[in-house]
Amino acid sequence: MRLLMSAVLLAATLVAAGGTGPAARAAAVPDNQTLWYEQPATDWETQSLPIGNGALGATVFGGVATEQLQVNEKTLWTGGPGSPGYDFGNWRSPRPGAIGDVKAQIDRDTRMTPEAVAARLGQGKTGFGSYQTFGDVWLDTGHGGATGYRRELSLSEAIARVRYTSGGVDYTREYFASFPGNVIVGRLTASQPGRVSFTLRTTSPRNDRQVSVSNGRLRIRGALADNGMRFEGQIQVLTSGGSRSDGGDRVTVSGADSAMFVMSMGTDYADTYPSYRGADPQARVTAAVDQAAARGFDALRQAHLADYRALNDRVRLDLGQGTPQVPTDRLRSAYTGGSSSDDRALEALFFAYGRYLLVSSSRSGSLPANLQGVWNNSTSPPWSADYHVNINLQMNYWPAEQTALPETVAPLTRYVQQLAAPGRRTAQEMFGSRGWVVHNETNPFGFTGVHNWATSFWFPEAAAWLCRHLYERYRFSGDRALLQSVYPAMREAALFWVDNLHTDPRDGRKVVSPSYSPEHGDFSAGAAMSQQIVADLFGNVLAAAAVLGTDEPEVRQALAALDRGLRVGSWGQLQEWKADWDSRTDDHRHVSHLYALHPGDAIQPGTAFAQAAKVSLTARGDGGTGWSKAWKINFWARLLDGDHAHKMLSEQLRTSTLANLWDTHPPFQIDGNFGATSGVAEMLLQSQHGVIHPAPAVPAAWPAGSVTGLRARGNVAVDVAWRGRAAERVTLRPGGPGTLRVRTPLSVLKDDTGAAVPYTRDGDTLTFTAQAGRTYTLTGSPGPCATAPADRPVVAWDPVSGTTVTDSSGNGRTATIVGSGGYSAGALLLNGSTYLTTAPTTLGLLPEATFAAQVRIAGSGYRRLFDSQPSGNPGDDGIIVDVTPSGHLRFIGAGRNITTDAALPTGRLIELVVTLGRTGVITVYVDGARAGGGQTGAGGIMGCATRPLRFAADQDGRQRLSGAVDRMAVLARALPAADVPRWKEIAFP
Ligand code: FUC
Repeated sequence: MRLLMSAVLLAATLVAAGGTGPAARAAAVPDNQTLWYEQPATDWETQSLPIGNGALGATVFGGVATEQLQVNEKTLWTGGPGSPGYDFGNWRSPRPGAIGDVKAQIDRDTRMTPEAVAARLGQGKTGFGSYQTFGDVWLDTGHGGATGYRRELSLSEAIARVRYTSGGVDYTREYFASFPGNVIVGRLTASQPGRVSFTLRTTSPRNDRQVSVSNGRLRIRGALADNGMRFEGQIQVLTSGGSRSDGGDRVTVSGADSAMFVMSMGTDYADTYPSYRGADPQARVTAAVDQAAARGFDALRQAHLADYRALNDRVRLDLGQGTPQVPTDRLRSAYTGGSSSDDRALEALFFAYGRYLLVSSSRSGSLPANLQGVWNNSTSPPWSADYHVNINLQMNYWPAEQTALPETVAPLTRYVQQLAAPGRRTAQEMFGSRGWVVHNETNPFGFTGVHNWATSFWFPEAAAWLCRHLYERYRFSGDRALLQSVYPAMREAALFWVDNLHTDPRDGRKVVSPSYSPEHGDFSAGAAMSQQIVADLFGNVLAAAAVLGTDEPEVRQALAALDRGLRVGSWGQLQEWKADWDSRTDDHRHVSHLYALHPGDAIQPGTAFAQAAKVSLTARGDGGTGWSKAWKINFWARLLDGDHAHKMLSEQLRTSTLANLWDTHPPFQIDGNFGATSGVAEMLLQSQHGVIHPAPAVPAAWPAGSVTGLRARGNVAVDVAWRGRAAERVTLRPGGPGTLRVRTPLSVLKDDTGAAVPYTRDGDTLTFTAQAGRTYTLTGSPGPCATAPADRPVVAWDPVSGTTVTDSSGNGRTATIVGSGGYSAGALLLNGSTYLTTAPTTLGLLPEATFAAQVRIAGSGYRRLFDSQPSGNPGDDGIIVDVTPSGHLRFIGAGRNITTDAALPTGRLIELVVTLGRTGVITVYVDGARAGGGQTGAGGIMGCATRPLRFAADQDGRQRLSGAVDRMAVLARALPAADVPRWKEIAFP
């Protein structure tokens, strides 16, 4: 055996080498998928460059005289079983009635301070532990006087490199973390033979390990003092030419042509409750290092590239960016958030980096990505580098499905399933109920109970939120077997809530109590996020049950009685609590009450709740920690506001991103990287409402571009090319046969044989039947979209009561009434807060048109009548009909902004009719008689963009009309003067 081993090592030594070949030199040319720098890193947090394979991580400093690689193994944690007093966060002694008492007090007083609740329900944290650095690997080269220095991380290869010239020799080092081999690999080469010399040694900030060396293999072995967790690391050094010698704790290479090392690490952690211990890592680590050493550098690199590229290359984003000529730290510090090629290059790089970081920190076989992914240089990292589950762990996985990295979700899926066992015990012991639960933060050892930090100890909704990721895995893949396997965890999380919901004495609805909107305000009953999360879980469980051919009557009943947590408050905001407590000046980083907008899907754009969410989001402002800004990118994208989403992306890049492009809370926290990548994906493709929506929120800063390989729910790969905010070409590659719905004005649908594919259109959504294995392409716009039919109204509204107005045109443009003006004599009163809005819709091309309303005009300033145009845009996109401060009718559409000479009477109901003829003539009629007019362009109104149609407010909900309105209609033809008095009979036949 011994003989065989040295033969293997000898062979490996021979293949390990290789000079600076042409391929390596070519990669030195700047490209726009590489982070690069002109100095070594001197600071871990802000400058070092991360590589990783999920289980193992390393950060590269790139020093010249001394190279430093800080290394990690993701399961190396203090705390948990073996650590003194570890209790899983469960109450150490029973507290019968404690939760009931808090509920009762909240019923009585409506609120309780976090401190008061923590005093009753909290308990000091014991043995929670924290993620540990494994230590550092040092390569002492003794080089000095380097010129031509470059340190880089190629996102297209997942390889970090360092190059410089010293003493007339060009030196190159390359590092990657191989998932197939479970090793970190490094290679050192020089432009001249015999010039590679260095000493490799390791250090650790803890005094808990022994290091030994033989045959160029360094072994690190120890056990954490805190919990006895055993760990092992091995590094094999291999050379080509020269000599290699073992020191007591180091390996020295002298005069080699090239050298490489392979490193693996492991612990005896296992993810199984309650012991969380498994086999000694020695055999696994030895095997990984032996096998890698036997394979040699080229084969390892090839296998690494094949593995990484299979994931990475699925998605490509082109924002029309060039290749920056400045290093990445300068690219970032010069970034303005404008639309220069360099700004777009940084944005595209940041998007790609989020995917890179996820692939590098989350692969099957280890724990999910923690607050720092897999990278940590400390023995006491911020927040223990743990699993915060009131937003952070979830955010880590937001980009996974949309950007086609389902493999990275496997560790999360497994982790959540494994959490159910300790979570079940916490549900029984603390709540006396079925199901499972986990609170605000957790660790690798099933900490599902509580601690006593008042503003963050209580969040039993976390299990339900985590289950959203299990169900989304199914929605994106359509994989029924997978759904079957995760269903028990989902179902049990739901049963916990079936047992724990409380009847709210205020209205008899079922609420979560005690309920706490993360890290903010007082405890109460039925905070918006609690309700929205439970509703989301119940809905997902019922949908999953239907797919699996079963039913959950208990869940169905509970959902029917559940308060959904959606309320519009006194200043038009979405309420964060069931009582209207929101402050307009509150800019807290958590925007938890918008869960239903993102990551949930209960709020549809264009609805009154979406408008209220926008009011809340606007009040919270554009600041916040790194992850908070990242969340806001997603929110604005879901509100279909690409410019504001882009504004948040630029805020994050300018103020919450470090030189190595890690997100900073501060300090470094990786969730923001993932949240931003998700946000960009949400700007380019959405599918949360059963419809594939390409280019839903493209900002003006990205005038033209494309993305390939994004994923839509329903198992569809989607490519989108856009220009001027609108999709120009959409390619759909469904994974199986079925019905696809696409929100788009594009009108030419072909399959990959070039054959036209039949579809039906309902407003802005087209529906067709996809065959397995076919690719579908949508083109046919821009240019006019379908012409709106002239034989029936485009929209016809007659509000009579309630908060929705059915569109009697038959086009389904139902309006929601925002605000509450009430009714009088059959007319809807507009009190300055009231307006009507549809869901986003496409009006179609209107070569000629009529806008008519029975309306009472009051108030002052610009006051909107009909609105289907981005604010302040006098272009030919959409339409605005409004009243100017001087009381004249204004018409913005067909390419011009025309204030007519028609002065409108105020203070009484008038019959207002505005016609647009084919030559661009605008005529304004009041009570059947011509009151004035003007001339706009002759192209007609381009109603091809998708956005809400509104009456009495603009797209931001501003410029509101006050007064009253009875009937309103839009026709796709210009009524002749003789028909004007009959407009109501025509619009409401
Ligand atoms: C949540 C946030 C904090 C921080 C922590 C790790 O508790 O409120 O801002 O991100 O997680």
